[in-house]
Amino acid sequence: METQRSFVMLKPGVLQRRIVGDIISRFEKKGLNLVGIKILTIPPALACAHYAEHSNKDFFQHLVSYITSGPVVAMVFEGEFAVPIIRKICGPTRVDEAPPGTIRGDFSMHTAQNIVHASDSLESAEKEVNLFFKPEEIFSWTDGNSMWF
Ligand code: FUP
Repeated sequence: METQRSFVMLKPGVLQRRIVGDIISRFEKKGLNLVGIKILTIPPALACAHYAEHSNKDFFQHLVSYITSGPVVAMVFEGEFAVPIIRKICGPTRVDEAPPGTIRGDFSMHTAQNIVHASDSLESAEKEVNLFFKPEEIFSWTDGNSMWF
């Protein structure tokens, strides 16, 4: 049993497309616990910190300008092996490789706007949760149904 936290972000445009509920539902139905959620427009400095590993890539400027272009939904999910499970639910980075049934495979046509971000490792998850959330904004909870998942 390894309970993990992962950072998930619904990128600009998802609110406007009114598919927030559809996407969150996929994580909930899997059995993950939503323990933090907020809407924000990401300031450029936070975007650069979040995507620091890509700062030398040719798509970096576009990435920062897109991710700061409108409100996002930032979330923390908790669960056993949450980090790798959420990555699988989201699908591969490139939309031409993301299979149907994954969020990216079902909802996005362009890699640069691939709908959802999810932490790719435990280390990234810890860094990203701390970038976007204060400890008091996260609410761990339990219920009597976890045995059914
Ligand atoms: P991921 O962890 O799946 O979000 O993938 P990356 O960290 O490699 O990429 C972060 C974001 O950069 C992607 F979500 C979209 C963007 N990107 C591009 O625009 N072009 C690329 O070739 C790769 C990534």
